[in-house]
Amino acid sequence: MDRDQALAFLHDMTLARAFEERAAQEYMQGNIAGFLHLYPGEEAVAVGVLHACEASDYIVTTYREHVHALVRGVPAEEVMAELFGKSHGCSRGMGGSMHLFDAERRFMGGYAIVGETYPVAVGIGYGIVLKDLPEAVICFFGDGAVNQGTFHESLNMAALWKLPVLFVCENNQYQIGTEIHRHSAVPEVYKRASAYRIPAERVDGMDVLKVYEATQHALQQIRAGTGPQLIECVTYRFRGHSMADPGSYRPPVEVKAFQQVDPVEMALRELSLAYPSPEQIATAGPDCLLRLREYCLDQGHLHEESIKDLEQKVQAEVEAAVQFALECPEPTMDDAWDALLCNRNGEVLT
Ligand SMILES: Cc1ncc(C[n+]2csc(CCOP(=O)(O)OP(=O)(O)O)c2C)c(N)n1
Ligand SMILES: [Mg+2]
Repeated sequence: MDRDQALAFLHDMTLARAFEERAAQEYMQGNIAGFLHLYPGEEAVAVGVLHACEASDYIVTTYREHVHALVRGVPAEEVMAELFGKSHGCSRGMGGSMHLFDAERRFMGGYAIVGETYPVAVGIGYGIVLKDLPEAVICFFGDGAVNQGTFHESLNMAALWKLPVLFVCENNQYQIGTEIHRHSAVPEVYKRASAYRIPAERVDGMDVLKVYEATQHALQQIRAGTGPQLIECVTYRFRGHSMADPGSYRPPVEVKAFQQVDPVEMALRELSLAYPSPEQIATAGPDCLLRLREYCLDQGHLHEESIKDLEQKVQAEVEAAVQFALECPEPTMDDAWDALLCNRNGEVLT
């Protein structure tokens, strides 16, 4: 991982955390209605996977998808405006938190139905094969979605037709309040892929670099025409299932344990070790590397100024997104009719 890449990961993960925490506040203020499923704790998955993709790949994801949209390049203003249900949102304010969409960036949604992403991804994958293009589809799903019939139907077809689909399980170990070992006879999701002879790997989903490398490897195989792959990223959400859920079914010690391996903190620590500031080097003294490492580990952060700069930049971006969303108009009934008629005529809204 070179410095530019590390900083890009760190930027996206910091933005993701700040965006989601701000969305929670806006929900409490009544500016966001309906369901709101947040992503803190899971950032390394979306960032690691999506940084390994090409712009020509398609993304299909669940209702916990604000961060995926941001990493894919949908402007924070448009994502926040969509959460607010405003007309300049990426789905014109008619989708809301669970239905973000951006055809230009091949971000094919945001789906609220558990297990809905697989058949959509398989359909897109089939289209790619028919056109013989070097593209792939990334299909995200939760651990709670692997007992849906669509999982098995879709994996079967994807394997049979050698479709270019990367199935990515975001295993945060809970389906709302039910732990994976209570809802799944086979809690190791990656093992299920072997039923369809799909190569699969389990990775530490709290480590952005490991997720990135596993995705790169899987996509190389897919682009070589060998058919689908599956990656299970073991991760953890710090908040409840949605804003309506205080998450009190989880032992506090479990939440604390995962917060100690917070992916954002880990990314900061890695950068701090690899790229120390001149001040850090100076204070480390002649004993150099070992002392410096100890120092950086104790502090657990990059040099102060660059962290502050990054945080300020990201906060300003989120603040601008909220202001944009507040000032945006609501969609009108005419907008809804346009969308409906356009779909009936098979046109695409631009
Ligand atoms: C077909 C269907 N059944 C039930 C629900 C209600 N529901 C919404 S989210 C969810 C839990 C899904 O858990 P998981 O797939 O692990 O994703 P996570 O929320 O943990 O990211 C359920 C059961 C739904 N949306 N769709
Ligand atoms: Mg889950």
